[in-house]
Amino acid sequence: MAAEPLTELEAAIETVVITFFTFARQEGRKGSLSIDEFRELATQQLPHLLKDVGSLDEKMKSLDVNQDSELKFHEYWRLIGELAKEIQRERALETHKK
Ligand SMILES: [Ca+2]
Repeated sequence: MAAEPLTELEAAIETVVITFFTFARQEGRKGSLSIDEFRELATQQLPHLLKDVGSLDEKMKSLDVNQDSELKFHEYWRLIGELAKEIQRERALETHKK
C-alpha cells in the first residue's frame, strides 16, 4: 500500500479487514470465523454495539447465509453494515432532534 499515511476512513476500513483475519486465523479455516472465533471477536471488539452476548449464537445463524457454521468475510461484512446502519439511525435521530 502507499507509503503515505492512511486517512481516518481508510484506516477504519483496513481495521475492519485486519480484525476479521486476526480472529479468523485462530482455529480451523484461516479465512472464516467459527462460532468461537465470532464470539471472541464480538466480545472483545464489539462490546458496545453487540451488547446482548446471549443472542450471539442467533446472530451468527442469521449472518451465516450458507449455514456452514462459519462466517466468511462477506457474511461478517453484512454484520458491519448492520451495525453501521444502527449508528447511522441513532445519529439521524439526534440530528433530527436539534
Ligand atoms: Ca477460522
